[in-house]
Amino acid sequence: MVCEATCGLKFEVEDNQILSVRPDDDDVFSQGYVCPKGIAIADIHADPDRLRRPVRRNAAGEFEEISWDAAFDLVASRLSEIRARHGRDAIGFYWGNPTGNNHGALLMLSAFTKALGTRNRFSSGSQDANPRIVTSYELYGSSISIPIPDIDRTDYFLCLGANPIVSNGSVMTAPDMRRRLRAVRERGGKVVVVDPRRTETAKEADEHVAIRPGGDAALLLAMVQVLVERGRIDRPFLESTTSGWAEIERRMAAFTPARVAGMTGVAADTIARLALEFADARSAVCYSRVGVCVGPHATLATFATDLLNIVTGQLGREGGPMFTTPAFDLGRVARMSGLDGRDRWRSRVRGLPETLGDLPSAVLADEIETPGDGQIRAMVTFAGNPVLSVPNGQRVAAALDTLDFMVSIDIYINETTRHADVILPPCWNLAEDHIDLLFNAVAVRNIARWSPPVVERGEGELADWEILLALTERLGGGALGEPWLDRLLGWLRPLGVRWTPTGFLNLLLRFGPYGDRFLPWSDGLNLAKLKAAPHGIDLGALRPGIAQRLFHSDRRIHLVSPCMLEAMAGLERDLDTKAGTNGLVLIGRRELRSNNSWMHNVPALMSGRERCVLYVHPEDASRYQVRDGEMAILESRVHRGEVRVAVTDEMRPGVVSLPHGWGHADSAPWQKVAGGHPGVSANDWVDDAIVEPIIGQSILNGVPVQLGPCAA
Ligand SMILES: Nc1nc2c(c(=O)[nH]1)N[C@H]1C(S)=C(S)[C@@H](COP(=O)(O)OP(=O)(O)OC[C@H]3O[C@@H](n4cnc5c(=O)[nH]c(N)nc54)[C@H](O)[C@@H]3O)O[C@H]1N2
Ligand SMILES: Nc1nc2c(c(=O)[nH]1)N[C@H]1C(S)=C(S)[C@@H](COP(=O)(O)OP(=O)(O)OC[C@H]3O[C@@H](n4cnc5c(=O)[nH]c(N)nc54)[C@H](O)[C@@H]3O)O[C@H]1N2
Ligand SMILES: [Mo]
Repeated sequence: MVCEATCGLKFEVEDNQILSVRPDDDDVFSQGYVCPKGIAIADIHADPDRLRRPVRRNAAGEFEEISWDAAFDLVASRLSEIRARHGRDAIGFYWGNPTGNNHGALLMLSAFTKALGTRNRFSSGSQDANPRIVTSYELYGSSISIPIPDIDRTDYFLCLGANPIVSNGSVMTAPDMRRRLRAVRERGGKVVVVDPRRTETAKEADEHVAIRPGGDAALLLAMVQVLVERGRIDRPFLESTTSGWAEIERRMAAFTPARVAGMTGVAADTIARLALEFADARSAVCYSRVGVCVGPHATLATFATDLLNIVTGQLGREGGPMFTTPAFDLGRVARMSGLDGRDRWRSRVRGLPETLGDLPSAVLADEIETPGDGQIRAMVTFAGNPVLSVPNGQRVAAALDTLDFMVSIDIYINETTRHADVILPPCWNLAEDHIDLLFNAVAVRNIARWSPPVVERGEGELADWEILLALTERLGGGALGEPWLDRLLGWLRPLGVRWTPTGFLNLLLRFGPYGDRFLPWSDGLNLAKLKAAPHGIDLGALRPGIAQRLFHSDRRIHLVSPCMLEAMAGLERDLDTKAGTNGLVLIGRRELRSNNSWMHNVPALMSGRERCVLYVHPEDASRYQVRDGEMAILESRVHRGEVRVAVTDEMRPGVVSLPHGWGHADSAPWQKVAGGHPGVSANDWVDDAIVEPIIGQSILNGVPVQLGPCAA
């Protein structure tokens, strides 16, 4: 409910109060594993600073409670008025990461967006997995065809730009990654971690490759080049399942290990050895995540991840990258709802392409600030904190203050929502039933679970999806986002027929790969059976094969797409011009007791030493005259500010690391614990003017910075 790992929890509840939270030892997937974030879930629920009633900002700038009706009326009338006067695109919408944990909200997104009618929709995707999504769309013809490491059977795990021991794995739902990684080694396999920092995961690995930030695309393409040159590629697999290999093969010649050594900071013979090891392994999987997805060549690097898996014939094989067969077929929903696709329109300012309906967040402030037709004058935020999570956060905060109206659907008053005129709080996860729609679709096993609400709702409280539905209806839309279907639903209402997300998912389940298809004699799945299995249902290991996940009309993997070829040419130019620059660059970091920006108000997660500190290698510390434990000045093109330094040889020299999601000073009046440990926001230093070329992804890692001592 708060995390991709989806660990099973056991609650002890009395009089609607949660007495304890423990890991569920009988959970079919997590088997008793849980991390501190999971246990903290009850503290979030009980947090006195969490909003329970809608609030409205009064003339004095203070938030005061109002009734739900008054809140909905106010929001609907202000949004309608602004839309009538300035057009549909005058309303901007940003939805954030916790939406992924919430099946009701996920299913309402499309209908709500249709009711707003805006193309100015943004999300955390351009700070997260959009390169993964677009790579899948181009290669396999569906954004939701995502290869997942078969971590429990692989003999070789090559992990780039991810720290799953801390993050618990991302786009790879897998509780207890430490155990799973150890198991790879115990059965004689090898784990290699490619990361500018010697991370917690790197320390568990057989080998750590301290790459220069932004070097991953070059590294992976060079590995492919080595395999081409040594005749180690799986030609029968390429011939039977792909198109365009000849073109790619020709292009690989440019990426020799010697040529990419400068940009990657990895010696040519290491690159060649890694390539051959990968090809020699009985099974192998290359996996890349956030560190790669928010770099300068993010989409090409993600493409190169899959390319390595494809040319070695590992895709779809046991122990390789495989496709999950989820009980709830999310890909089908995406295709049915017309969501799947990219670059169908572009941002008004800077012309950046949409991905799955969302524009890149790097252009959000521009769209609010730049006058003209289509300028954003009102914002809706849903479960997002863009002020702390998108590039140049301080500019975003200032832009929000210029809006005519803003509404946030959120559980806290924080750095973003404090700018809103109205905040609508949901009853939150523990008072709703729960299905892991998204994360079970990218899990390392096929799993299905339904969880009941843990506590009863407070009086008048609404779930996220009910808030979205109420607004959708007031804006003239309906739950299904399709006028004729919604009319039909309206006619059925007197008969007691009502759309609910869980009811909808029951249909998806029953017609899904394991469903009973409403046949009374079938032993297939339906919601009742899921409800009867409180520890979840294990539907087995990932299934070999790729055919069911290819959606191009010729049912082949399309290795060639114009955007990837262009990006390769761009990378080649960078190889010669940007290799070997000596300046300092900033990258990000996650920590176990933190979850992006919003779990810092839980005392149990905040104890101990200060964590929002800049990791600096000892050589850099002496070079830039900064000292362990002391404040220093960090400066980028868009921001200059103080940070506390922690000197550590975990860092690659020339690279400094700061976690994101901090910077709570402005929230202190409403979040007492977080406000007491504010830290600084890494994204204040991130430049919103530069984006990754294919999809406009934010470049959060590899930000050029200067470091120096604070003036005495
Ligand atoms: N520099 C840097 N920046 C990054 C990253 C990085 O690695 N480095 N990572 C990026 C990534 S991967 C992500 S996903 C983004 C996250 O970016 P966002 O999604 O914008 O931000 P979060 O910090 O996840 O904030 C979630 C918000 O949702 C609220 N919330 C929590 N639960 C619920 C709920 O159930 N319902 C509702 N309505 N609200 C809820 C919280 O109070 C909070 O305001 O950050 C990105 N930013
Ligand atoms: N405890 C905790 N768990 C979380 C979260 C959290 O905030 N806290 N956030 C959740 C979210 S929203 C997500 S999306 C996932 C993300 O989960 P992961 O993808 O595992 O992300 P990170 O832990 O940020 O790891 C990214 C790694 O990339 C490295 N890196 C930076 N630049 C580069 C580069 O150019 N190349 C390479 N190869 N590496 C680079 C960083 O040093 C870092 O170790 O985690 C989720 N889980
Ligand atoms: Mo994320």
